Amino acid sequence: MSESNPIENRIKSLEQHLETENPVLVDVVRSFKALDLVSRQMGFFSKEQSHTFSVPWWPLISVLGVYSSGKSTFINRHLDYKLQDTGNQAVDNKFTVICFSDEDRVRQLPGLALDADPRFPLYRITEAIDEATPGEGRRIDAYLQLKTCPSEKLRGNIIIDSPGFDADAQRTATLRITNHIIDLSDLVLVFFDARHPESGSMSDTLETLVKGTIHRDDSSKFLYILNQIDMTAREDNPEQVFAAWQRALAQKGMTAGQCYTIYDTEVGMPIEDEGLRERFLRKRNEDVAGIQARIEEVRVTRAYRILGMLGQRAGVLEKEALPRVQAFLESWRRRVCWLDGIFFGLSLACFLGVTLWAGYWKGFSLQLPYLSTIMANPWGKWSLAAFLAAWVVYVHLRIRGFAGKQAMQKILGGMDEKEGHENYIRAFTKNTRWWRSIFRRKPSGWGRRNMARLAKVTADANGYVQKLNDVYANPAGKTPEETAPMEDSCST
Ligand SMILES: Nc1nc2c(ncn2[C@@H]2O[C@H](COP(=O)(O)OP(=O)(O)O)[C@@H](O)[C@H]2O)c(=O)[nH]1
Ligand SMILES: [Mg+2]
Repeated sequence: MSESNPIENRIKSLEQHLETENPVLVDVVRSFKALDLVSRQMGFFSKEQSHTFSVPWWPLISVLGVYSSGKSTFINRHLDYKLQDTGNQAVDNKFTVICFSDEDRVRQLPGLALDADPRFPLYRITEAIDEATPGEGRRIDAYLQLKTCPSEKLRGNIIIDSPGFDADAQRTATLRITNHIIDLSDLVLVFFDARHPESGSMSDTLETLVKGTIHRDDSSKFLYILNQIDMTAREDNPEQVFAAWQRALAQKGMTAGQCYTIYDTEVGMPIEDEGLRERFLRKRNEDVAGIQARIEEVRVTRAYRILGMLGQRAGVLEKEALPRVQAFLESWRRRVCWLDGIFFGLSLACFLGVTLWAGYWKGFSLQLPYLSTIMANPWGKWSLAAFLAAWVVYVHLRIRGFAGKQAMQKILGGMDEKEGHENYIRAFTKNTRWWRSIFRRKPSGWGRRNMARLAKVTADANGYVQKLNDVYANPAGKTPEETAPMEDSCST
C-alpha cells in the first residue's frame, strides 16, 4: 500500500540517487524520516510534508557571466566530458542543470522535469518565473533543461551552465531565473571575457552580477573569473588588461572578493614566447587550482551542513516546538477553566435570581411549575437530564474552541512568520481535539517512544560526522581548511 504513496516514492528516489553518490547521506535520510514520524505524530507535519524536501541535498555551483566567455568550455574541462556545446555564436540559450548519473550516457530532460521534482534545486521555478513575467512559466522548457552525466566530478554536487547576458528577448524571465539561481547557489562563478573587456555585455554583467552582489551577506560565494587571458598574451601589456578589469569591478563598488585569471590550455591560442608562456601558465594553473579547491570545499562542507541541519531540526522539535505546545496547552487550559467557570457560574446565578424573584423557592426547596409533571413521567426525567447534559457539553465545546483560538493567537503573536505558523496551528489543533481532556499535560505525540526517537537522531547525527570524516579527511589527504581559497583581493 505504501508503495503507491507519492511522498514515500519521492524519498525512495532521493535515497537511490544518494546511494550512488554518498552512502553516508542515505543513513541521514533515514534519520530525517524518523523526524518526519515524530513531527507528524506531534501534528507539526501533514502527511505531505517531509524534512527531506527542504534539505538542499546537493550543493549548487552556478556558472554565469558574459556570453561566449568560455563558460561551457570550462564546465566541459572540469567534468572531463564533452557535455555542453561551445562556440562563438550563442549556442546555448537555456540554463542547463547538470547532475550525476551512473548511467553510461548523457540524458537530456526538459525543464519541466526540474520544476516538478523536489530533489532538484529548481523545484517550482515556474512560480518564480510567473511572478516576474506572468504566463511565462508555462514556457519553462524554453529556459531550462536537465542533463545527467556520469562524470565523477558531479558526485555530490550540481552544476548550472547558463546562457550569456546578451539575449534581450525573454530578458526579464532570464534575469529572474538568474537571481533565483544565485540565491540557491553555494558557489557562483562569474565569467568575463578577456577578449572584450569593455564590451556592452561586459557592462551588463557587471551591472547585474557585481553591483547587485556586493551588499549580500553571502558575497564570499562569488568568484570573479577573467577567462581567455591567453588572448592577451600577444598584446604589449597583458597585465593592463587584468588591471583594467579589476578597476571596472572596483568601480561597481566591489572592494574584496576572489578574482582569478584563467584560460583553457587546449582551445587557447599557443603562446610563442617561452617566458611569457610559462608565466601565463603558472598563474593559470594556480588560479584553476584555486577554483577547483573552492568547488571541492563546497561539496564537502555541504555534507557537514546537512548533518548540522539534522541535529538542528531535532533540537527545534524538542527545544522550541515542544515548549510552545506546552505553553499553548497551559494557556488554553486556563482559559477554558475560567470561561467555563464564568459561564456556568453566571448561568446558575441567573437561574437562582430569576427563580427567587418569581417566588419558586419555598425555603430550600425549589418548586418549579411543570417540574413535578415532568418528573412524574418516566421518560421526562431522563429527557430533562439528557437535555441539560447536552447543553453543558455543547457550551463547553464551544468554549474550548474559542479559548483554543485565543491561546493560539497569543502564542503565534510572539513568533516569527518564518517559524511555520501553519505547522503550529496544526499541532495546536491536534492537541485540542474534542476527546482530549483539558487536563492532559503531555502534548500529543510526545510519548516515551518519540522521545527515544529524537534522542537517537541526535546521537546518530554525531556518528555520521565521524563517518563523513572518514570519507573526506583521508584519501587525497586534504581537509576543507587546507583547500580553502587564497586571500586574493580584487581591489586595486
Ligand atoms: N582563446 C580561448 N578561447 C576560448 C577559451 N575558452 C573558450 N574559448 C572559446 O570561446 C568560444 C566560446 O566558448 P563557450 O564555452 O561556448 O562560451 P560560453 O558562451 O560562455 O559558454 C568557443 O569557441 C571556445 O572554444 C580560452 O580560454 N581561450
Ligand atoms: Mg555556453
